Amino acid sequence: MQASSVAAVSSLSHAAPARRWSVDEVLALYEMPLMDLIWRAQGVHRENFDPNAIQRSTLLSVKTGGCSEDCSYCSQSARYDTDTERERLMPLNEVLAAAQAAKDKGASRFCMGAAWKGPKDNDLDRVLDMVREVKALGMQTCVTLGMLKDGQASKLKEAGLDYYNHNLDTDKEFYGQVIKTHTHDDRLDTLEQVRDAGINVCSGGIIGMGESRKNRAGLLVQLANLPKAPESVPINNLVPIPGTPMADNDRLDPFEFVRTIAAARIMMPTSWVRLSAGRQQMGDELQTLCFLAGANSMFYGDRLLTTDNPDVNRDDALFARLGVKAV
Ligand code: SAM
Ligand code: DTB
Ligand code: SF4
Repeated sequence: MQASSVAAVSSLSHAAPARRWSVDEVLALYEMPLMDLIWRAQGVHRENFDPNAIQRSTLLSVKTGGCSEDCSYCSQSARYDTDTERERLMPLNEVLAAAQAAKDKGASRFCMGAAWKGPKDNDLDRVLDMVREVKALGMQTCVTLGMLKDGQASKLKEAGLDYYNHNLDTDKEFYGQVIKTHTHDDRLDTLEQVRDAGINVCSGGIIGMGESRKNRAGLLVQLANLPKAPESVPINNLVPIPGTPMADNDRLDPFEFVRTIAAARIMMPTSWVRLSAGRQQMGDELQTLCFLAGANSMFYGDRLLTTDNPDVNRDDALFARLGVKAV
C-alpha cells in the first residue's frame, strides 16, 4: 500500500478527538533513554505509515531577501547584513522550469517561499498563477508567504493550493527573544485562516536557537494541541547565518534533535514529520537515526531557500543504501 493511503486509512482510525498534551508529559518523553524513545516512536510510525517511504518536497525561493521582519535566524531580514542578495518576485516561466526540473528528479511537492511579512494583493495574484501552473504539471503545491490577510487563504485554495507552510518556529515563551516585529498569536491567526480555507497546514519550528528543552517541548505541545494537528511538521535545525544575531550559536546536541523528531512523531502520529533545514550539516547516520525516530519527509534539491541542502545524488544514494522509496 502507498504511504499516502496508509496515512489516509489511519487518519480515519484516528477520528476520535485528539488527545491534548502537557509540557510535562513531553518533557517525560525527552527524558526517556534514547533507545526506548526511538523504539516507541518507531512503533507509532509503523502503525500509521509505511516505514520505508519518505516524501520529498523541493523548495524554491521565488522572492528573496529584503524582508521587513527581524527573525534573528534569517538570512533574508533587511535588518541584518548577510550575504543574501535581494531578488524581486520571480517570473512565472522561471518558476515553472524549476518545478518541472524538481518533478523530473522525483519530488512530489513543490514549495515556493517568499521573504515577505505577508503578500500584497497584487503579489498574491502572481503567486496564484504560479500555484495554478505548478499544479497543472501534476505536482502538489505549497507556498510560504508570511502572514495572510482576510480572504487571501480562500484565493489560494481556489487556485488549487495543497499546503500552506507557516511555522510557529518556537514556543510562545521564547518567541519574543527571537522575533519582535510580529507575535506568536499573529502566526496562530494565519494558521487558523489556512485551516478554515480547507488548505492542508504545514507548520513546525526551528531548534538550536538557544531555547531550552522546555521551550522545545512547548513548541511541540502548541503544534499537537492545535484544533487539528498540522498535516506536515517541518523540524528545522538552525543553520547559523553570518551577519544574523544567531551566527555564532552553538550547535545543538544531535541526539536532542533526534529526541525532538521522536517526540513529534509520538505526539502527531498521522502527520508527516519533515527533516528540514540543517541536513547539509548532518551525516548519513544521523539522518538515518532521524528516519528511525519517525521522520518521513525531507526537502530534496541542492538548495533550501538561501542555503545549501545535500545534493540530490547524495540523497538518491542514501535512499538506495537504506532501501527507502520516495513518495
Ligand atoms: N517569510 C515567510 C515566513 O516567515 O513564514 C516564509 C519564509 S521563512 C524563510 C520560512 C521558515 O524557514 C521560517 O519560519 C523558519 O522556520 C525557516 N528558516 C529560516 N531561516 C532558517 C535558518 N537559518 N535555519 C533554519 N530554519 C530557518
Ligand atoms: C521550513 O520549515 N523550512 C524551509 C521551508 N519551511 C520554507 C526553509 C528553510 C530555510 C533554511 C535557511 C535558508 O535556506 O534560507
Ligand atoms: Fe522574513 Fe520569513 Fe525571514 Fe522572518 S523568516 S525575516 S518573515 S523571510
